[in-house]
Amino acid sequence: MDLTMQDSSRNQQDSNHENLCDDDHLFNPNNLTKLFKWGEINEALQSIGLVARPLKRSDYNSGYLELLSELTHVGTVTELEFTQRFNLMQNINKGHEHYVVVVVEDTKTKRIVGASTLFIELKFIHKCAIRGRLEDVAVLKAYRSKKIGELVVKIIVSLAREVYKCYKLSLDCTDELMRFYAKNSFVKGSNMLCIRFDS
Ligand code: 16G
Repeated sequence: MDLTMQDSSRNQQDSNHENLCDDDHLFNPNNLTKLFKWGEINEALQSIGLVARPLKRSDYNSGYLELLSELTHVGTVTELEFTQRFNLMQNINKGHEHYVVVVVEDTKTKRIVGASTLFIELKFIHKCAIRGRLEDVAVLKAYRSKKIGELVVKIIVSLAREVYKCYKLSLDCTDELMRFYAKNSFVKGSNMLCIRFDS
């Protein structure tokens, strides 16, 4: 790496460090508030007693894993394991944000009732473009039918387009959720195939 490249990569890293304005959040909270539709989304959430924010280290005790267990198998994760995984993601995010986990909290109970993740993948194709993946969308059963799912998906779509400048955003889901994602601007693209190593 020549000196100019080292300088520019250091500058990029420094500016990302500055962006990560506190140690508790997984990603920079300002990335949410600067969204074009943040006012509208925030108001809709506030009107039902909710607020959206980045995942925090302390969310082990706010029901984040219990929420994910309504999506799929989570297993036993100790607080230490959760903290170590959080710290690893946060350190990776200091170089370039890859793990953008947004949670929705009930402002009265302080419990997490909804969440979704934007995973950022760096590519060489499309002139070194960035691809986004919408992952781990979940809303607690007791809070469904309040359009929380739509709002968290809207947040991720806006982050992917406006903040992280993704050239596309993709997801995989069950047949039952196809209609929900179609209503939220996703169109069927290429097929998703996988090999499972856990069964
Ligand atoms: C869904 C999720 C995916 C999650 C997977 C877990 C969305 C859009 N998709 O496909 O993010 O990782 O379920 O299922 O939220 P698994 O445990 O079978 O991998």
